[in-house]
Amino acid sequence: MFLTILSGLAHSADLAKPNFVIIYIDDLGYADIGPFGATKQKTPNLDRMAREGMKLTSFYAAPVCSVSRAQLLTGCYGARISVPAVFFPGNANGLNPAERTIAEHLKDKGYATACVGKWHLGDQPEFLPTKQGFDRYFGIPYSNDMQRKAVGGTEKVSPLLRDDKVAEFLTDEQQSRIVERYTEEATRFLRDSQDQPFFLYLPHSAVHTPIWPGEAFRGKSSNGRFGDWVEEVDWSVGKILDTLRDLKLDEKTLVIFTSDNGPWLVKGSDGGSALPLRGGKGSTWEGGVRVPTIARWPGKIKAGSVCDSVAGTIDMLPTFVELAGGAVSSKNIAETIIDGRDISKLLLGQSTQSPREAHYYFSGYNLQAVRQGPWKLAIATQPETMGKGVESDAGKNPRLYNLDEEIHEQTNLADKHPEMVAKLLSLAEKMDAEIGGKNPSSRRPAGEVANPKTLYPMADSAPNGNALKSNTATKSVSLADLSIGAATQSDRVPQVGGQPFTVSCKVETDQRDIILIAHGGLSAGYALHLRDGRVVFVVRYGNGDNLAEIVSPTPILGNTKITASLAADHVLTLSVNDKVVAQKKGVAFVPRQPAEDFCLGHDNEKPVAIYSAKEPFKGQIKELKITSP
Ligand SMILES: [Ca+2]
Ligand SMILES: [Ca+2]
Repeated sequence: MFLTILSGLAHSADLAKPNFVIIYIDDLGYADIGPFGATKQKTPNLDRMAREGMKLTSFYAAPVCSVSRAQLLTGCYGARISVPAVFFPGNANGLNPAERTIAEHLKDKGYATACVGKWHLGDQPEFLPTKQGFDRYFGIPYSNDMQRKAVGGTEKVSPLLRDDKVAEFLTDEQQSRIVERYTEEATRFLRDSQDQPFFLYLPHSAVHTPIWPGEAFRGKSSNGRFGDWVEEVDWSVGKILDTLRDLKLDEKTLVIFTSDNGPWLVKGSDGGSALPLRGGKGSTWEGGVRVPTIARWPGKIKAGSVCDSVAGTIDMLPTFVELAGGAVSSKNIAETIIDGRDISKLLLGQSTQSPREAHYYFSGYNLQAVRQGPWKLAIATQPETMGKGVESDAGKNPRLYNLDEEIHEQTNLADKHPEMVAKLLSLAEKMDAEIGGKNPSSRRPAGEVANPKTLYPMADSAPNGNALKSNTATKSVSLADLSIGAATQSDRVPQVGGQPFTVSCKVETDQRDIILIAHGGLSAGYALHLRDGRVVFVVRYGNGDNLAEIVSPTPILGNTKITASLAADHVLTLSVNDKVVAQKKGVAFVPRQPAEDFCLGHDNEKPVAIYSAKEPFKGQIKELKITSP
């Protein structure tokens, strides 16, 4: 009888535990859904969700995918847990298994847990969702543009995982069923778990490029295929809400809809919009990180309400743990520092006061801005968006904006409010010392494995830097034929991955801040650029701060021969007109042939270096050579 009472108690305690659903869209901008102002694509299900729930209008993610996901699942800024940038297939690093995710906290409280969709926190077996508290996983484990050709394959594919095994390979075209398949999987999990508390984490691959709306949605919106895919996402939201209603779980389930970062503006019509916010994906302007967010919990969250208090993905973990009946101050959270706070009072309409002292805007480990109430202080130069330079007003620091008065961040009020500048600066300095920059006092390590492998043997490159022989040899391009502005596929230019190399060219320019050569992205590559007229040679050997650079001591003038090399002992050497002007011991080779294009006079998409360039290169580059000993 005693046992019966105990199990009865456990059951009634379970009844009090709410279910949690997070629908997480990739690269969806602030203005891309109806409740936040979109008109070209129709989002009736999200419109309904907003009518029945709460719009959160100052809700923050992070500038890029992996960082945002790490923040959501751990309640910490990416800088605290060494996730500064995006993970690529075969990276040795991932979210540290020692970090406790929302799923692990909830699993301890008896929740069924599932992750359906894009993981992007490391693709090594040690880092997959099933090692981070999720009972089930189904999805493409990283971005849908990280397709690679398999050895012996004829086209680039994405792996689709079932738990920790590759179940299928998807061609680009087959991505057009990915929203539908995730939705099927997610609704199945809801039905399977209806008798116990559950946590569904549904990070869609949509609406990240390449854009692949399902057949039934193509040509249906007034905003091209991007709008079509948003409409399919809206359909999926409808399916989730319908399933909860059918299971009579509406009033027991908190559903959060949000995005991982702002719109990828350089993608043109394949990217969304953050208006009226400034900037997009990859930046710490509001448009890069403030995301369209709706919370729905009938009977608990007031229908049709709006919350403009500062909140964000880092607050989900403490909020969910609190609502699930575990005190956030309990030992297993308190012994590890987290940055998020319980925002259940905001959601339940019991307060309009953000429980956080401030919000911090990191780009990697670089703390670029801090917000308290309506005031945002920018303390570092902020590029507008990934792949774009810096506007003329964004170079002077610090800059103070009042977001209530001017959401588009144009007017620098620093001179008018020195006391506010001082206050926010002291907050920023404190946080920067804790987890920013190169010598933080309180940063925890990322997960790392010794011998990383890709999930399947890839034809294009191997993670250890050894290029594998492809069955279909690609035609190499003649470097002399490339013109300024060219972008050439990486496998058509000489190999630089895992080996020494030398780049040389003759440059003629009067411009002082421009990109000469850029080959690679956020985790591998190299670049030559001018900063104040000085030549900068950069080697990128990993995410975040993992780059080495050397700079010529004086600006170049007129027609100049530049030679940059990375030697077998990782020493970087820069010569101007055949005279060595800078030399330094680096750390590593470029880990593999970069996946990103080789670009002349610019850098498309993911920047390999930190440029001061603000305008396109208009000069000449001649006699370009890339050689390996
Ligand atoms: Ca993203
Ligand atoms: Ca863990």
